[in-house]
Amino acid sequence: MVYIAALPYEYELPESSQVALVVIDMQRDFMEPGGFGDALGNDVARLQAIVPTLQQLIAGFRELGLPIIHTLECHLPDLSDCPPSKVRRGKGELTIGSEGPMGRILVKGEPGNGIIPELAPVPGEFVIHKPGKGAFYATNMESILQEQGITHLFITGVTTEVCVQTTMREANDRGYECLMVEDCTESYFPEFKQATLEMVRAQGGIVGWTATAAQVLEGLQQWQPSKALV
Ligand code: TIU
Repeated sequence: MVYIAALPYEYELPESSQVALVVIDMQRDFMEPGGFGDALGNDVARLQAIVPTLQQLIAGFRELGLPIIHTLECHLPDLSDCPPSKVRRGKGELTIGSEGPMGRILVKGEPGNGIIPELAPVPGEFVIHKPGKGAFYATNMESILQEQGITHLFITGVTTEVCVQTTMREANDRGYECLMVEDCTESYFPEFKQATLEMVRAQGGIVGWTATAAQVLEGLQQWQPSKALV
């Protein structure tokens, strides 16, 4: 058993567990001017701060040969998978499907919908296109986890209180042991990020755990060799 220093208490990683890194929606649509996040009136620049740390965490998982799952929030070009209520929301000038400076907002395959180049998936990694905020709704997320025998999820990405928290709650309800990596997630609202971290780990870890990328990597580096011996 390996113990990762975490809140509200140590996160246990048994030798029999299988882990995955989940990287939520690190897309130009949320990170760059002219995308969906910007269209909703947010300051997108503040999300950039986590990119170097998330790069290090991804590199660590790749070095250890551990699975990585990237998600993208997106819709089909005809928006048939997008509820009208989602299109209407926000009352901004640009909405889902509108032509923006990076192509159509939040539409699959458009330049602005892609993952930022610094965090691009490499062959062999899982990529999930999701129409909702949570990664389980209307996707093959659960079948991937089941096929891979994954039990423990390290959850990262943007934005903390929207797609990251929704995914973590969905995963927690399905029995996965979830840890939110606090310096690899960010929000347009710092107070919402802080509140999310606190609500996840309140009540004895009602939704799971939080820890830093360094704490996660330190734990995984101890865990992987013992796992390789099994
Ligand atoms: N608006 C906002 O904060 N987030 C989203 O719409 N999607 C994700 O969090 N990915």
